[in-house]
Amino acid sequence: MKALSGFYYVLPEGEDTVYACRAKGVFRKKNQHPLVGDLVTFDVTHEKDMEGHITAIEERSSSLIRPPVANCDQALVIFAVHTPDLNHNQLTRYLVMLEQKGISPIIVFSKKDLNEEGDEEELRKIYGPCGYPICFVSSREKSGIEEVRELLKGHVTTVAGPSGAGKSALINALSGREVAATGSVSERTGRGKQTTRHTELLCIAKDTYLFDTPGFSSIENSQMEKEELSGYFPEIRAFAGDCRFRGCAHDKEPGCAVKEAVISGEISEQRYQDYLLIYHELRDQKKY
Ligand SMILES: Nc1nc2c(ncn2[C@@H]2O[C@H](COP(=O)(O)OP(=O)(O)OP(=O)(O)O)[C@@H](O)[C@H]2O)c(=O)[nH]1
Ligand SMILES: [Mg+2]
Ligand SMILES: [Zn+2]
Repeated sequence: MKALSGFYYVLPEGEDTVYACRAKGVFRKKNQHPLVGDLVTFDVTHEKDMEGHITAIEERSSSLIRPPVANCDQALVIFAVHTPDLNHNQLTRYLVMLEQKGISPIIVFSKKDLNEEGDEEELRKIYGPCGYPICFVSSREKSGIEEVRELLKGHVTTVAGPSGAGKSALINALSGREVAATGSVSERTGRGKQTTRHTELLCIAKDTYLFDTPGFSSIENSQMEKEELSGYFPEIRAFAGDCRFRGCAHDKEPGCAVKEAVISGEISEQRYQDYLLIYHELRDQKKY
């Protein structure tokens, strides 16, 4: 349920109190570490103090490094439009990473009470063609919350997004209780203050689990071949088969169906430019 200072908090099936467990030395030797979300077997070492030793980790259906979670099937990718300002490239990098890991993204634009006229329409234009669910929520005004709740039912979902985006505030709005600590956004830097410092798995309804996770401040490229990249953009993938050349990078090639779709508006200029930026980074980093 939680990892903190070398302890892994394990909730036995059907119980409601956790055991503070250590991971056995064998994991360290194999360079394996339990992740929040892992299904484990453990020995009770002190029943009274509720302590134990993890002896086995079950195979994971998925895992992420950032945030460090295991076995989630979808992710709420939470970004505010203002405060902190939306960074499109960071959002797209994150979506690419989830595609690569086989975890379904749900895009959540938070703090909609701070939005300006036209923001929502513009963002739907940019991200609508990806095909991911898009939600606009305000945890402060409790609007848009029900739509998110519906998408979470029966799933194990991680939240992800920059510090100060309102991840913990949304979790509280969803659970109707203050289960997660919330912080603020610095007026000076416009950045969040990293209020959530460790990852924790929370049960917010029957069979419905959410990971509260620390925010990230930047996100580096995932390791991949540059040729893989377009496959992680659903709307680019949809047109790539119609390009004149096989292996078209959708960059300077003639007869590129992707570029035509950008001109016709079926792929957004923003997403296309973010694709090119990451593509060029992957290409150049391979040079040396
Ligand atoms: N106006 C407005 N402010 C919000 C909303 N949701 C959260 N905030 C504010 O945004 C700040 C950050 O919220 P948190 O929920 O702590 O953000 P977080 O994403 O969990 O941040 P980290 O834990 O640092 O990663 C707090 O000051 C919240 O009050 C909202 O819907 N509207
Ligand atoms: Mg938080
Ligand atoms: Zn092309």
